[in-house]
Amino acid sequence: MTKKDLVFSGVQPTGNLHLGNYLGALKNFVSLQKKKECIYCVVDLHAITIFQKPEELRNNVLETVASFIATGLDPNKSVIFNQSSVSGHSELAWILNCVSKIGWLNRMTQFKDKAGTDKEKASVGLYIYPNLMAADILLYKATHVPVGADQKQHLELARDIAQKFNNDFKCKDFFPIPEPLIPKNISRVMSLRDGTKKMSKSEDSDYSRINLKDSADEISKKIKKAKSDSQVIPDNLKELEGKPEALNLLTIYSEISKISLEKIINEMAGKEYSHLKLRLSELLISEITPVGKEIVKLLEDKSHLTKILKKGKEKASIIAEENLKNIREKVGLI
Ligand code: AQP
Repeated sequence: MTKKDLVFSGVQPTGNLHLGNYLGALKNFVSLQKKKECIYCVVDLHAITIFQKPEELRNNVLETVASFIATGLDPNKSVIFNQSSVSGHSELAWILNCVSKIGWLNRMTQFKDKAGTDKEKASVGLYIYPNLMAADILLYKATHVPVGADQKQHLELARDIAQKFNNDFKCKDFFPIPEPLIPKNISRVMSLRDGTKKMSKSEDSDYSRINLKDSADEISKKIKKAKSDSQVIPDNLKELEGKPEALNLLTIYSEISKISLEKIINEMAGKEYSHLKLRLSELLISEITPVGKEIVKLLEDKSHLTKILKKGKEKASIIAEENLKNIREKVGLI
């Protein structure tokens, strides 16, 4: 990365943040903040693509900001704000709706997953969500986007849209082509109940995920109940093929302990999964519960969180307005 680099990413305020958000995105946000100019956005306009109760949405926005701060984001270093407070996101999204192609959107697997079997009933917003995500990134001319692997396809679409805009309006290099920054070891944390599905806020069973606000007791119970394997831990990675739940637990353990999967397997081969679960619980409790306590503490002073958003909105608006002025000009809007 170079000095001109700008990092942008967003998190939806759709409920409690969980271990997947933490390992797939937030930890990366914090380490990037030390090196780069970063903009982190609570993407409330994305959240409403699926109906949200207004009071819950307001609370979830503040809780997401609290989670950002509790994991180590510093509002004096990173720009932290909510998407709907900078109207340029919606304006650019409309322009990009007119650049993006229906065929591209039809390939998006997240829409298929979230819309379920009755696609006719899904909101139009859910369908064009990836165009809004492209607008979020391109509004700031961001060069790098830290995300979990589940967002890779949307990011590829953002790259295609940036390229097409640059071609259509004959302005080579106007939008940088944003690079995804996806964690190498654990790009997708899977559900504790079904290792073929990603850990998610909107999954019905709370036992499928570790929430950042979970107590030590809840973490222990969830890990104890997590699906693993009836056989003992094997002595090689190949034998974990077809055992996604066991692999998920081992990978989470590896990520938090910073010990390679190979070394863990060498050490634990022949042991029951209950042995891994006990050690994993201990590690998770010591890493996650201080974050949860800090979130609860921060939520006691909502006006402080609102001030962080206001200050972030002011900074983000300056960049957004300047870029939008140039974008309108390129498109021919007076
Ligand atoms: N399971 C995951 N593993 C790794 N990374 C993940 N992320 C989400 N789940 C995992 C990453 O967290 C960031 C914020 O995601 P989001 O909340 O904006 O949206 P999402 O990906 O749709 O997350 P959820 O939990 O599944 O939310 P709902 O249920 O509301 O849709 C992103 O960088 C994402 O990659």
